[in-house]
Amino acid sequence: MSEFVPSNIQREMEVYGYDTVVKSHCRMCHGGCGVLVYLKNGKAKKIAGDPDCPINHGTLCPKGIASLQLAYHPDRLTYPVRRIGPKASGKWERISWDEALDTIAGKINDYKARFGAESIVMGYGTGRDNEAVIYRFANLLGSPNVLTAGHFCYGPRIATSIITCGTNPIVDYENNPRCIIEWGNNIVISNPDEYKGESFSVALEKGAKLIVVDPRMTRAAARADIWLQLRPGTDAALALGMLNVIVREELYDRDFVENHVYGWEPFVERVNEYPPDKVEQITWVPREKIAAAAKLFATTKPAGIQWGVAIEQQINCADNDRLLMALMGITGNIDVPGGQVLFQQPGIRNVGYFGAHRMLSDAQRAKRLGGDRFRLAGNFGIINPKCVWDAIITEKPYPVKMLFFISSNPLLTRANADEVYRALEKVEFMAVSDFFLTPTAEMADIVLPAATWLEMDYIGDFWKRHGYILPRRKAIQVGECRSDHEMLNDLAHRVGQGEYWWDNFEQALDWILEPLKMTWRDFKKLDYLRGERIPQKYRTVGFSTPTGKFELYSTMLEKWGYDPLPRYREPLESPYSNPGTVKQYPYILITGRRIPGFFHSENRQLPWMRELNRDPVVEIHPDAAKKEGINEGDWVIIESPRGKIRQRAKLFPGMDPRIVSAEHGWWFPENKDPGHGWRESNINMLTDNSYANCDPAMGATHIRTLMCRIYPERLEGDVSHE
Ligand SMILES: Nc1nc2c(c(=O)[nH]1)N[C@H]1C(S)=C(S)[C@@H](COP(=O)(O)OP(=O)(O)OC[C@H]3O[C@@H](n4cnc5c(=O)[nH]c(N)nc54)[C@H](O)[C@@H]3O)O[C@H]1N2
Ligand SMILES: Nc1nc2c(c(=O)[nH]1)N[C@H]1C(S)=C(S)[C@@H](COP(=O)(O)OP(=O)(O)OC[C@H]3O[C@@H](n4cnc5c(=O)[nH]c(N)nc54)[C@H](O)[C@@H]3O)O[C@H]1N2
Ligand code: SF4
Ligand SMILES: [Mo]
Repeated sequence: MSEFVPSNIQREMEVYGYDTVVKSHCRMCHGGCGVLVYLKNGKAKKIAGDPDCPINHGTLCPKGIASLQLAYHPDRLTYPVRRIGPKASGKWERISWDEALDTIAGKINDYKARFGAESIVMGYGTGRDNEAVIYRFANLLGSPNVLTAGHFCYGPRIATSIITCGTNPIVDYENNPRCIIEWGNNIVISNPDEYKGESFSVALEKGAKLIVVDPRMTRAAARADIWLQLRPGTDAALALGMLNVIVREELYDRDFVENHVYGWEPFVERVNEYPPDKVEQITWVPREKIAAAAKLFATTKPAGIQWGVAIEQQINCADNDRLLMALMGITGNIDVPGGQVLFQQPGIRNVGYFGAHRMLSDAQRAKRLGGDRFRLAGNFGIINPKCVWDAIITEKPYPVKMLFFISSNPLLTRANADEVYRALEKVEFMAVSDFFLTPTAEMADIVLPAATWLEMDYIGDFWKRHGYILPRRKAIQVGECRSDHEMLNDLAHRVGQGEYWWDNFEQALDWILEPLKMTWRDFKKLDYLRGERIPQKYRTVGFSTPTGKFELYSTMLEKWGYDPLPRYREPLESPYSNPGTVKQYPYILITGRRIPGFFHSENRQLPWMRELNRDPVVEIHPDAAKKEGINEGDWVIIESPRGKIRQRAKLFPGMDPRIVSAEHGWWFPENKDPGHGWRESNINMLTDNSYANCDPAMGATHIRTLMCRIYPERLEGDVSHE
C-alpha cells in the first residue's frame, strides 16, 4: 500500500479525518485520469480528480466518480469459485486460490500436451492495462491465439499506422490545433485510448475550427463549423472525395509530398476515381460540403484528425484508417506542433517487449487462427473472433479446447452472440477473471476474482501512444481479489514458465523501469514520466516503414496480397448492395454509440450509473417513429436477418430518418436468472460476423452498418417480456 501523501491535501485530511490520501490513476475506462483516493480505516471513502495530473487537470467523468460503487459492490466476486452444475446453471462453490490456479494449470498442461498450445485461447476485451501480462503468458506458453477486440478496435489504427508511418499519430492538443476533424468519434463521452474529451473541448474553446463526420448529431456536431452527416459505413468514399478536392486544387503540402511520401502517382490515380459528385451519391453528403470541409482542413494549419472506432467497425476498416492518415500526411500535419504527433514513450521496456512476442516460435506463430485469411491482423498478433468460435465448433483447422477470458464479456461484445454462445457452450474448459459473474462468466468452469484499479500497483498507460507513463498505486484490498498481473505471474510458475517471471509482481515493475535506472519504489514517488518529443524526426531519420517514407501506397499490404491503395467497398448489407433485403429491413442500424455511465457491458449494477440510463435505448427519427407507430419510451423490437431484441424508443431528430441507432452491451444483473437476460436487449444478437462481411486485411467485423426493421413491442405476438 502506498505511503505517498501529497502535501497539498494534508489539511483536507485533518479537517475530515481521513487517514491517508493515495494519488493514483483511474481505469474505469481506458484510464489515465489522475485521482486522489481518500482512505479511512483501510477503506476508500472518496474519489476526487487530481488537479496536478496533466491528463485530466482534476476533472473526472461519472464512471471515475462511481469507482467505489464498483470496488465495494455487494455482488462482487471476492474469492475464486468453481461451477458445480451445468453451464449457466448458476451453481458455484467457493475454492481457494491455490486450488483454482492448480486446476487451471492442470488443464493448460494437459491440453498443451495433447492438442498443442494453440488449443488454448487467451482472451481479453478492450485495453485494460493487462495486455502485456496476457501476451507474455500466451507467447511463453506457445499459443499464438490471444483473442481481443483488436480486430475492430484500435488494433487497426496501430497496425495501419505502423505500416504507413511507423506509429500512431496523435492529435497534439497541447499546441493549439487550429482545425480539428472529429471523425467517427464522440470524444467528450468516450475519452478513448490516449485521448480525453477535456483537451478537445479546451482546443475548441481556444478557437479551433471544427469539422465533424458523423451520421448523428452529437454535441460536437451541433457546434461544428461543418457537419458532414454521412451515410453510415461510407467513410472511405468521403475521405477519398476530400482527398480528390485537395489534390485537384493543389492544396497539399508540396515539400512533404515530394520528399517524404511513397506512391504519390498511383495514389493520385486512385483518388481521381472519386470526384465529389460520385462521392455525394455514395455518402449522401452534398458535394459542396465535401469541398468546403476539404478546403478548410487543408488550409487551416496546424490541424488534426480525432479519429474513433466507428471507422474501424466496418468492411473498409484498414482503408479508412489509411485514408485518414493520408489526409493528415499530405496536408503537412504529421509530426508538427498542433498537428499529429508521433510520441515516444520514456525508454522503458515497452508493452511489446514485455509481451515476449519474440519468444513465440515461427512454427507456433504460423498456426495463428485466421492468420492466413486476415494477414494484416495476423502479423500484429490479432485474431478475428469467428476464427476461434469456428475452431471450437468445427474443430478446424484444429480444435480449441480451452478459453481463458481475462477482462472480457464476449457474449455481449462480439458480433453474432448466438454463435458466441454455441462456442462457449461447446468448449471443454473455460476460465474467466472478472469482477462479477457476468453472462460470459456464468459459462465458465472457474471464475477468478479480479482486482479493480484501486487494488493494484502498476505502470498506468503503459500501452498508449501519448508518451506518458503514470504510477497506479494500490489504495485498498477487497476480499481475496488479485490483479490479473499477479494472478498470471503466479499461474506462470505453475505451468513451467517460472524462469521468465518474478517472485512477486513488484519485481516485474522494476524490470520494466530498469532501463531508466529506476525501481517501482522510485517511480511511485513521481507524478508521471513522459518520453522525449522530437518534432518532424522523419526529416532526419525518415519514417519507420519499409521504404522509410510515409506510405500512401503500402508495400506491406502489397506483399501480403492486398490492394496497396485504399478504396471504398459498399457494405454487404446496405440499401444499395441488396435492394431485396431493404424491403423487409428498411433501416440502417448503427450500434454501440457510447453513453456516459457505462463501459460496454459494464456498470449496469452500479446505482449511480444505472440511474443515468435505466433501460437500453434505441434512437429513432420522429418521422420513422410515426411511420412505424412508435411513441417516445415505447419498447421496440429491432430485428435483423439474424434475430430480434428489444430496446426503448427515444425519438431523435438529429439523424437521417433512414437510420436508427441502438446501444450495445446490455444485460440485466438484477435479473437473478444465471443468463441475466443477456439475449433480451443485446444488439450483438443482430450483428453479422461472417468472414465475407469483414475487412479483408484486418478481419474487422462490420457492426456499424446493418439493415433492420423496427416495430412496437405491443404489436409483437410472441414476445412478452413485461
Ligand atoms: N455491437 C457492438 N458491439 C461492440 C461495440 C460496438 O460499438 N457495437 N464496441 C466494441 C468495442 S470497441 C470493444 S473494445 C469491445 C469491448 O469488449 P469487452 O472488453 O469484452 O467489453 P466489456 O463489456 O467491457 O467486458 C469486460 C469485462 O471485464 C471485466 N473487467 C473490467 N476490468 C477488468 C480487469 O481489470 N480485470 C479483469 N479480470 N476483468 C475486468 C468487466 O467486469 C467486464 O465483465 O466491445 C465491442 N462490442
Ligand atoms: N462511456 C463509455 N466510454 C467508452 C466506451 C464505452 O463503452 N462507454 N468504450 C470505449 C471503447 S473500447 C472505445 S473503442 C471508444 C470508442 O469511442 P468513439 O470512437 O467515440 O465511439 P462511439 O461513440 O461508438 O462512436 C462515435 C460516433 O460514431 C458515429 N458513427 C456511427 N457509425 C458511423 C459511421 O459509419 N461513420 C462515422 N463517421 N461515424 C459513425 C456515432 O454516431 C458516434 O457519435 O470508447 C471508449 N470509451
Ligand atoms: S475518463 Fe476514464 S479514466 Fe477518466 S475518470 Fe472517466 S473512467 Fe476514469
Ligand atoms: Mo473499443
